[in-house]
Amino acid sequence: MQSDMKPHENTLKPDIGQAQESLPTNSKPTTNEDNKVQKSVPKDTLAVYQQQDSKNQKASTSEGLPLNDQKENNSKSIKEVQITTEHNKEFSEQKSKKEAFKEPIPNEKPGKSSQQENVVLKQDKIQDNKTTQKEEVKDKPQVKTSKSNVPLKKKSSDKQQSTKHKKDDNIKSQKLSSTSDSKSTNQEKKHDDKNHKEDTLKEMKLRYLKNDQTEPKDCYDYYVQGYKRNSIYKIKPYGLGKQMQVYCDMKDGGWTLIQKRSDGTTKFFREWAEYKNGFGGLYGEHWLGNDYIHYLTNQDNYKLRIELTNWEKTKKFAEYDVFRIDDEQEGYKLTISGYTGDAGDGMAKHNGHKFSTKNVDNDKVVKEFGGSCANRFSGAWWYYKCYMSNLNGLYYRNGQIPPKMFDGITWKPWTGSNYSLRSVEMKIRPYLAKDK
Ligand SMILES: [Ca+2]
Repeated sequence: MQSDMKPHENTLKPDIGQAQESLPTNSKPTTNEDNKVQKSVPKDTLAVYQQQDSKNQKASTSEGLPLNDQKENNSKSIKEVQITTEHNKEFSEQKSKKEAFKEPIPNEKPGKSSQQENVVLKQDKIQDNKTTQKEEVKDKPQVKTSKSNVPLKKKSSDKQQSTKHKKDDNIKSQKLSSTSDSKSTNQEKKHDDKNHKEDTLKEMKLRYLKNDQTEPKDCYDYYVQGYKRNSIYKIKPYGLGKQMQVYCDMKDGGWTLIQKRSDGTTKFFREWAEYKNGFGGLYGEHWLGNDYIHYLTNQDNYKLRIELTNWEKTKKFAEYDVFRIDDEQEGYKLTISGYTGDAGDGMAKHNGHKFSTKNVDNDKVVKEFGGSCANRFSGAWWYYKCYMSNLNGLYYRNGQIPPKMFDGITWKPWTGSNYSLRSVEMKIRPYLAKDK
């Protein structure tokens, strides 16, 4: 077995190096963190294997699995995953009949009653509780036509940024000459922070612009107009050219939900087309759809907030100042940076990578994991080889993932790859958004 392991390690290591080099420089340097994570994760996951093969114990990788797991799992991984997936069907496919709402997340017929449409959009359970939903939806917002209410920062800000930078440079040099003024140093700090943020924004080129659109383009547009109730709203992303429906988290300041895991009633191990168009019910578990996420995140500079809850109901979060995905032709390539939070950065290593599903392989593994992270880890994500997070993985009650599978809803920096989270929400709002 050892002789099998060594060449495997040798072939794997250069690939890791390449993957790391390919990460854009605006992502946080991950090597040190990853090392920590690699060390910390196998502490749990490797404990078992150390007894089995003590010489493989340092064989942890930057992927979801320690190397000795790869060795054991490569050949049979897909079969195992499929078996596990079968088990998971107990959660997800009991109601698969009811998942007839594969199609209707975007709302293409604005003339229809919003209540009716919202009910159609509902997921499994909620179809049984139409009255409850109607109550939630009944305060359906009226779209204001006043352009001034729509916060559109971008157009003017691009031009302003260059002049601001010049001004700030002047201010800095002036203030550096008068160091006795403590106020000015504070202001300098503020200017530096501001410059940093503006530099971040500067790199973003919006692909879709407002033109003459007056309809809200996201939940935050409703929020600034005074809509404070969590519910489903109709929005019209600039590039999409038609209305769609989204769940808006208004209590926390106008966030547009793009993903939710909460009870395992919706299957997430799905194919490319389903991730493209979205699935699930907007009130419950769902993936909004990569096309829609693309249009949303290319019409403004968006932040991403990921909220995670474990089975002890401890909540942690990870927030990113920059979040955007390219279009389908580019494989929904991810741009993400600017982490803050207490959950640890589970996304930085995914920056710059394309989306992969069980039937579309854009990851960086060739032989390892059967060549497909999505199949090996039963998810769909911006895999490299393979993950620091796997938030579309299988839903495991009580967080317990079968031995060596590592295919749950995982966030390695917090809970490692052998623990599946209880609930997840991914939501976006403009970078310059403010709470009221
Ligand atoms: Ca591959």
